[in-house]
Amino acid sequence: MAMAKHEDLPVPVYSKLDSVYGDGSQLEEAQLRISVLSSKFQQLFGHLPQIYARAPGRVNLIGEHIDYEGYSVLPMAIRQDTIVAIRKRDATESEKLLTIANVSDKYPVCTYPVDPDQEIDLKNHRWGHYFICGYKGFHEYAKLRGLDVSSPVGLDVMIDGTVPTGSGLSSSAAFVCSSTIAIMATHDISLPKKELAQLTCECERHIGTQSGGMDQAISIMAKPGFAELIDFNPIRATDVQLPAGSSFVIAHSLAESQKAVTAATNYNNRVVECRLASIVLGIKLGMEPEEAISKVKTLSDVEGLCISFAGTRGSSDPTLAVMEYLKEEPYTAEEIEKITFKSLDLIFADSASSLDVLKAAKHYKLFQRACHVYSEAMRVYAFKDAVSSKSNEDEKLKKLGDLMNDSHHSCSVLYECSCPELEELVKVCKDNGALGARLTGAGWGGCAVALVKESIVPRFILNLKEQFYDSRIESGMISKSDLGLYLFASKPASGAAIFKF
Ligand code: NG1
Repeated sequence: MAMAKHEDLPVPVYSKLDSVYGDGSQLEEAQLRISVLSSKFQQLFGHLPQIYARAPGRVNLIGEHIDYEGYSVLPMAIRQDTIVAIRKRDATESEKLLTIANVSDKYPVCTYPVDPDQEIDLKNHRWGHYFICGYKGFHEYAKLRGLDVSSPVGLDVMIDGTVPTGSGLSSSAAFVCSSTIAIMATHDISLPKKELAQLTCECERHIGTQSGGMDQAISIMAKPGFAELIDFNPIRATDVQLPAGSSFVIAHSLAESQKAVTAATNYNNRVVECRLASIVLGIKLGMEPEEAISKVKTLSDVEGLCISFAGTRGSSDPTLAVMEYLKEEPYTAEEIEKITFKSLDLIFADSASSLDVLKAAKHYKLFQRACHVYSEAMRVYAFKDAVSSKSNEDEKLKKLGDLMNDSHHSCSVLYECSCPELEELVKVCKDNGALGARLTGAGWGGCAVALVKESIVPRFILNLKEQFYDSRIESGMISKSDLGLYLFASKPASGAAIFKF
């Protein structure tokens, strides 16, 4: 009998923590977290939770800002995760509310009505909104699929997260995925991982970012010991065994990246610029403007046309079409509208978050964004090929490091999603022997990831401490005892799971 593929299986349900956390210090830490969660839960709600769901954060090794353009990416899960403890209220309990608490006092209790059609108040950002993303998304899915979900009763929820927030390590996806899985488990509904990855990606868009699906896909489909090449449309994960003797060190720039709050000028702005670049390329390469506007959503949609053009020059590199047909100077809205014969407001009329981008934007850098996306997409495959190549370890590591450096350069110069703190940190990493170093995640703050030979990791970490963190500890930005939260070596960890004890 053929074995079911990993992505066709549901999220595993375990009765013991060691299935996820192993048997070392991580297990001890997890035991402590669960015991604090359950006692705080009981204190607040008067009952114990019925179910716990956990989902990890991730570090993206290569393939930045291309998932929403339909291109494959190469992340791995990290050990830091979010655990959601949940209890469905009894139908007889009079108060119907979603009450979302956190083990940390930093996050005040949030309450929401049980109505799944409620609007999330995006102008007033609250941490509990991420739970509501999962709640709304699940109910929309259930309605669409005609699933039998009993009428909403209240939910008691308590969260414990260890993924640093605003760090480019997907604390938001860990929160949304664990919440969605927990909510589904209270309804005894489970889905194949690939469907759940798609669903949770749509859930997270309720927060107002036009995310691609990388973070949710890796959080749900990760396997310990492997990075994953994630393909989209349809979502698929292929195991990537990283070279022995290598280690990935994650280092926080200490600049917080507030993705949801800055969406209109940063993240969603780039999504809009990529869409405009692809429409203009489509038209320049022979499509009717109306057809391009209605059919072309991403740069991958016009890649075929770009490659055909490159073929006329004896190449298969889509960036040749970008160089030929897009200009390097930023475009004004009027310049683009002369090509599209339609106003930008009408092109994006069905997307409120894109209209917010148009309001905030002065101009659009189509050439630079398209060059980044096409070249980064190629680097992901080059990285995957280098990992599985027959060359010796040193050559392999050098190649991987070079690709990471090129990726950073492209993010910084063409995509403009770096910041001064990340630039300084990446330089410090390289100066101290990293084979490659780059910003990871959305950028504009958050973390860098460095490829380092395993043998030099302790020295490397010490040097980063001295050259980047000590001055920041002295100025009170972080405390010395917290350094381990901001600077650590990471191995590929396991994906989402449910615990029923
Ligand atoms: P982070 O780093 O978690 O904000 C974001 C997107 C990804 C991807 C990267 C850039 C979300 C939830 N995640 O990641 O899908 O586009 O930026 O590569 O929006």
